[in-house]
Amino acid sequence: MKKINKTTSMLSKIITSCVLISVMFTIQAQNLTATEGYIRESIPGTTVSSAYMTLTNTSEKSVTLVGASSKISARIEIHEHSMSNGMMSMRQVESIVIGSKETAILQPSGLHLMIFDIKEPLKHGDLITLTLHFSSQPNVEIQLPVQSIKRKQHHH
Ligand SMILES: [Cu+2]
Repeated sequence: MKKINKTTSMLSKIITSCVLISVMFTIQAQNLTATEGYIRESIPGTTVSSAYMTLTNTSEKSVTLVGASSKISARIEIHEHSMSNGMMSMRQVESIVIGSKETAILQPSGLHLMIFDIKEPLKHGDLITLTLHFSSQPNVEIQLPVQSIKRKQHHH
């Protein structure tokens, strides 16, 4: 009897963790989905990082991302990498407009959320809550896993 109980509880644990994982990587709110999100592990001795994700607007109206916030940092900006005169440079952008049924991809060497003045080092495996701010709809809270820079070869 005891053995059966143990198996059942293990099974329910597995099911629960599967549900949790799918919630972590996909959020659906106000006709917006965020998938494939992650935050780059911070490099020892530095206090900056960046967050990446794919945002899809499934609604009939465009949405405008105007910023983000998190308790890990008091300053998060929307940034964009671009090539100019053969040099990669980075600039702050005011907002990202995502048209109806369109997708915005935040990825290394492209758009990203730049996180400044990180209070504590971000370690691979941590789960960070970010709040996305939009001009025309309520905030959307997402959870992003921290990923090692060794897996994502990207220096920002
Ligand atoms: Cu940046």
